[in-house]
Amino acid sequence: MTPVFFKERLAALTAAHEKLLSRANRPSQTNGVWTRYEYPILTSEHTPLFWRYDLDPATNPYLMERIGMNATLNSGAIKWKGRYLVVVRVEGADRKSFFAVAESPNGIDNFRFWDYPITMPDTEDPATNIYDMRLTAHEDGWIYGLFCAERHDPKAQAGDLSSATATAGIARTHDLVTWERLSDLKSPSQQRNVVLHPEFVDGKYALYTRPQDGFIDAGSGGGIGWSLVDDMTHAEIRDEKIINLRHYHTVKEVKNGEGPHPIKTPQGWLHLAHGVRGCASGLRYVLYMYMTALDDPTRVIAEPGGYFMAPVGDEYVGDVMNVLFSNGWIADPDGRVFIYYASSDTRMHVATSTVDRLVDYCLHTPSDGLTTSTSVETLKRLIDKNLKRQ
Ligand code: M1P
Repeated sequence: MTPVFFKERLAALTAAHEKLLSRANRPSQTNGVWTRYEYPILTSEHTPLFWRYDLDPATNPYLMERIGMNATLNSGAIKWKGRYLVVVRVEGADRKSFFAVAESPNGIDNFRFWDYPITMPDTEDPATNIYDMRLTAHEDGWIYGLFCAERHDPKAQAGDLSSATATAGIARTHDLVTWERLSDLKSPSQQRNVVLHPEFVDGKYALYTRPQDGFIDAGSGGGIGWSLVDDMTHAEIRDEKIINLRHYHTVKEVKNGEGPHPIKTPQGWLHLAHGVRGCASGLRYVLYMYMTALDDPTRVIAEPGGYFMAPVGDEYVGDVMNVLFSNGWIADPDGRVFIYYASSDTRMHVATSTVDRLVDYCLHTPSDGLTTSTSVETLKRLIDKNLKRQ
């Protein structure tokens, strides 16, 4: 017979979990471009109880948590059969990340994980850790997931248990349940934040890349790159050009990386990316946007100065402080855009906007003049314009 203690604790856990999962999310803050929401959409507490607890009183009489979940972060996103799906990077207490799908009926709350995490097949050289999937429903008919595959650096000195390598892992699926793992991207440099463009370009697959000198250091990488690939089953970077450069004393001075794949609009491709700068408290990750030409996704036609979104309030705090990161957004046919972002490598949020607002933001926000003088001149022009109206 199930002990009373066990029954009562399970009932309390189940009630609290259900209350969290069914909590309504309300708009909390807007700057006219984006609207933030009151609550994170996913935290480690949203993971199913049956992932974390052995629910058998015979083997877990104290109903203790057996498998801890540490964080739910950097999630790919896709609209699937009318539901809003995120492929979440779930990080266990053991520091291993894995992918799991959570779905919502409206994109802003009531996210629930599917029962099982994704079983991602390994390559012949198994990775230690995989994370940050970008989803692309490609015009070839497959849904691709590109992600970082991390391994201990085979060239690390004896005793160095920290040096690692970053490679782009590639998999594809038709149902988000069964995944076919393809060869990792062959590249002359390490790669993270590799994203598949949704359309063929010149008859080839097109990748946004982020060449980097080391596991953390983008170094001579220059910025967000672009490379055309013949075959996604054996993808190889032969030519790579940098399309979105880093600059001194900007929000992307240290490194940057493409977020989700760009959204096609009549005015051009809308891109969301992250930019990183260094400061006394470490690295600061913010989100920024840019647009490229419809007929040439490598040609930047607009880039607002500064950040699009930066951490606010509780978003500053978490496992890796001062970080916003996004690798998933969904554009609905009615023009609404759901931007899924993680704060401080700990939890997932949503912000909403519209394609029209984002295009307006990109085309009409002053670009970064790269010096204080130009910033002041830009500001004065707006002040003049506004004061003349009074
Ligand atoms: O910790 C912040 C982020 O650091 C890395 O970003 P980047 O690839 O730009 O170096 C990634 O590990 C990312 O997952 C993480 O959120």
